Amino acid sequence: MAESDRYAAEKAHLKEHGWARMRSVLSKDEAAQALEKLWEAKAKVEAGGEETFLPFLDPNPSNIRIFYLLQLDQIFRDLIFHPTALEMVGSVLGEKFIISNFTANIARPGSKSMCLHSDQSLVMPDPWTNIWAMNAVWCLTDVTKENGATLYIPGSNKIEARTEVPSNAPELLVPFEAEAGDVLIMDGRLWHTSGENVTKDQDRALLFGYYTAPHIRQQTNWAAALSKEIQEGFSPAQRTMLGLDPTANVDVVGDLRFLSVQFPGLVPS
Ligand SMILES: O=C(O)CCC(=O)C(=O)O
Repeated sequence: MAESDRYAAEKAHLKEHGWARMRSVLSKDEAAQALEKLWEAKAKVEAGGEETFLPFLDPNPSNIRIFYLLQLDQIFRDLIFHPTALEMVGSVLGEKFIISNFTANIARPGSKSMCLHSDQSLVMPDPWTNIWAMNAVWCLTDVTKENGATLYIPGSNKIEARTEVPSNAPELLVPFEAEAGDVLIMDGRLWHTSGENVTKDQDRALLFGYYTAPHIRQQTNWAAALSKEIQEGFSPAQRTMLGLDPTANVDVVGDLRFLSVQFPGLVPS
């Protein structure tokens, strides 16, 4: 099998079902290290006066939300550009996509479900005739139904309008179970919610790398959210994906060549 087809089965599953489970992309040690950095990140943001319980997103403080991961540690900057995530996202969105957001949700015992949504429905109105958004969900702990696995509706990646969301949606939800080190790749049209963590003592920690087609406004303004020092550490290609330069998302799909290069030999009349 050619190197470029190493994920052929997962890509086919993703196209048809709207999700794919990539096993052991991180080793158990790497996942544990990222989890440690995540707890450090929580302490950093709280020390800076930011809340990690967001009442508009979660029913109670057992969910811990950490935004701006790219500002918080190199390990998160490496994950957002991880070749496996980029390859899988690119297999759906094509070569040109941007990074909209990178956040964490730690579901601690007692956490309850947020709203049912598709990630694409949060950033653009229906009809959702194309897939314009993708998530790479990094599992830093084992993820089970009991500890709050993300719940999704099978086949909902084919829903094109809000009126098509089944009225008995809660009865249709099934858990995305996975192991620490796995990555779940989710099509932005798949309807899902966070599960309830009914365990006594298990945390469920997930990171959500959100990528979209370049015409969709990024949820994060990276030029404002990232320090100059961190911005300078990115390669030109990474800066383009973050929309950091004056051309922002224009560079991704636009054609900024001069008229004389676009139409050689022709002059305005
Ligand atoms: O934490 C989860 O299981 C789902 C989170 C989610 O879908 C979101 O934050 O948009």
